[in-house]
Amino acid sequence: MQIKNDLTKDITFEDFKTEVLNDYTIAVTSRECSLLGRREVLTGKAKFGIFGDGKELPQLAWAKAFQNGDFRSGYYRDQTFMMAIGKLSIEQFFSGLYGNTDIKHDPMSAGRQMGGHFTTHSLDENFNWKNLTQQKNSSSDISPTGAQMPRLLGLAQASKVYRNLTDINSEKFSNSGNEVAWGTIGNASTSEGVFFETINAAGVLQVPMVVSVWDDEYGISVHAKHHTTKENISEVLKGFQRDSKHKGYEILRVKGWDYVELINTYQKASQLARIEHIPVLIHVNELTQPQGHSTSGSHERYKSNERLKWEKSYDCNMKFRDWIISNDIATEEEITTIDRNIKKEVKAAKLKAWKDFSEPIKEEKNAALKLMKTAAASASQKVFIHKIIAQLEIIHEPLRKDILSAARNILKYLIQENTPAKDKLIGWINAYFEEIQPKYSTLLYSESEYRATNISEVLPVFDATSKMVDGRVILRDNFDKILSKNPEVLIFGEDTGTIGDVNQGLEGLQEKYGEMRVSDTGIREATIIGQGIGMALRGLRPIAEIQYLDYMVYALQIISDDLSTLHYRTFGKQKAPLIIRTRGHRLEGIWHSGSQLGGILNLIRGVYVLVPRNMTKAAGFYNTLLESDQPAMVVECLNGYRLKEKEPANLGEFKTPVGIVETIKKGSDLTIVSYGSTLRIVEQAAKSLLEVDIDVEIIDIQSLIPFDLKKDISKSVENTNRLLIVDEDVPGGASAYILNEILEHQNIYQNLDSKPQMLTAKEHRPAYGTDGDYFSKPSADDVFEVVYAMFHEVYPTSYPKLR
Ligand SMILES: Cc1ncc(C[n+]2csc(CCOP(=O)(O)OP(=O)(O)O)c2C)c(N)n1
Ligand SMILES: [Mg+2]
Repeated sequence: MQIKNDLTKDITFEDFKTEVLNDYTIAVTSRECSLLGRREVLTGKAKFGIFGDGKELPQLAWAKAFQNGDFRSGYYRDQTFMMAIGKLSIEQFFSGLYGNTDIKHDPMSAGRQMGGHFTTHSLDENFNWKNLTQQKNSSSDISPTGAQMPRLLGLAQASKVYRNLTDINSEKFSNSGNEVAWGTIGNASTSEGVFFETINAAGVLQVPMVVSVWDDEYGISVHAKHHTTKENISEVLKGFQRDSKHKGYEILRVKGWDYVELINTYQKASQLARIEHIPVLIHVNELTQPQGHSTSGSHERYKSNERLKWEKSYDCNMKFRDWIISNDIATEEEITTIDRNIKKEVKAAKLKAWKDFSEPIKEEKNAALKLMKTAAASASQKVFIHKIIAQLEIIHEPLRKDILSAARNILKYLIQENTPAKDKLIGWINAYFEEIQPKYSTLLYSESEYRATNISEVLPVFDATSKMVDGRVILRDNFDKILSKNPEVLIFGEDTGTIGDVNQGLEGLQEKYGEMRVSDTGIREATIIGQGIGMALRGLRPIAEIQYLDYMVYALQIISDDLSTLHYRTFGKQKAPLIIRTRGHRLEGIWHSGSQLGGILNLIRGVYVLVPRNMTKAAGFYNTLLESDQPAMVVECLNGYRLKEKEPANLGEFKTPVGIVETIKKGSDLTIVSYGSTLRIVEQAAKSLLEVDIDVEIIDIQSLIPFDLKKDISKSVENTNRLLIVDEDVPGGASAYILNEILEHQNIYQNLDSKPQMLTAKEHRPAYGTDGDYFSKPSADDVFEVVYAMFHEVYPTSYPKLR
């Protein structure tokens, strides 16, 4: 079941008929999947269903225009398209609905995502790139409405980059930039900020992007009158239409049930985007939702009878059927035979998918039951155990939770036993966890041979000619080396191009490497990240700059929802090794001094978070990351660009390792851990503390995710027996994360002679000016006093109360 997309001109009637009926078959198959899919949820076999019924026809027209190398970035309505490009079979559709954890059965996510979230595989089993130009590609869907848009921009921009930069090895990614990035979005989701941000950015960048709006007038229960000005998105976007004087969009409108016009429209859009490299918006209206929004409710509750009647008569599949018959392409009889056969085929495939999903679990249940029964036989509390066994036995369609939960509950009744049968049951539980848990928990971070934790440190080399320079010069000269060595690296952000970033870490590099590689963007943090994700998905190595850490919040949703879940949600079948560059910590005022790392750390698991204390360390992180396939964020110290550092001779080569802490001062009395700019305050305090005979050890964490993989902090606490965490985030922010890492994973509590302490900023954002900083963030005086107080508590005579 797959569309033909070589539309030959001199087509015979028979060929034409075959093609039309093939399209019809796909449309009706997809519909039947939606209908049966809903039933599977309502009968409890699947948990949730959201389907593509009512949107079949435009997706067939789109699939005909979609070529090898092209990319989709869409949403949960696109099952017909996925079927039409040959990337979703009926069985796979149902396997996804059931949550089959075998990637062979559910190639979309191995059961990690709910059905209706589609993807294709860009990576082979060793996480190496497949040749994306020889296959049809879909980036992986996410649920937040509109969040597919930022990455769409990057997917389209990659074509522009490949067309213009010919020294990149593009063999696996592009054929002269001829690929189109196709987006889909629901009418209601166009209200999201990221939609407008993306539309504007693509108009500015003039990239080959075609956005289809599937307009069914509703967003769940909410009518277009509450969503869209004039209830018409293409009307509202008219100002983006290109004209003889201005570049812009081509905006097309088409009715979602008009087969012929749909095909013409998609062919036109494809040509425009592919050849002219311009963005196109297709507003597909008059679409319907035959079964309502999802399995969570019924649309009869909020649609008028009139609307429901209209939806019935404008159902695109019905209209297609009528068109075929009234144009004498096939008889009603022929079509009815097709309909009947499809019903049988879908039903059979559904049953097969259910068998594939449920049989292995049934076998697991039987194996476990055997062990449970043996363990019960000799147990003194066998009555209770038999009850649990009986409850499990009657579950004919068990889930793994049912089996494992029963086994774990039985163990509670075997606490006092000491039998080989009990040991066997314990062995089974442990082995089951070992086998099953990875199905749900692997691949949050890269597990390939290129993972960043595999890359060893290369120390900076200094020689007789090494000079002391401003920190930003080290960054700049290192970026120069990076850009000259790696033609696929692109750096972009606000003020990144012409002036070489606000702190001149890229000074002169646009002039040297051109506007395509070092570029300015609009003020639009979410789509800066989207550009990065999309381009990284197509083999480029983007470095996306967010001007200040404080403005990361605008980008955080996309990093959190898209980038950080990508590798996990595709079961390692896609990667976007994007590097996010930003600067933060300690400057001035509420929005230029932030260190809201607690929020970041908790929201972007899946992305490494690196916090170098100086520019040499930062440059070393960039060098490490470019050899790896792990997305990461690097936070440079805002107040470090003008501080002097010795410039290494091996620029572009030295590497800061990830997950490795560094002891920057040895000491025996207490361990202080911190990171970034705050370390300078800690170092200052350490000098004062020496004056009162307290010799602290200072550890630079430098890599928050991953965290101290060699557990060096615990080794330090073994010697000092005291721990202070200094952090400029709010109380309970990054400091809580750090303490959790140390307590949970390094088991230090037995070695502590004092309560572990945390010194953080105040709960409010830092006030402006030097005094604002002093009264908001930890100061050297605060560090001194906290450490002193810890010693006063233990040795009140030697350390009398300070104040
Ligand atoms: C950011 C976000 N807010 C809310 C939701 C819940 N939600 C899921 S679909 C949907 C309606 C989307 O309507 P539309 O864009 O018109 O697409 P349709 O389902 O009608 O095809 C909503 C509100 C969500 N998934 N993401
Ligand atoms: Mg809608």
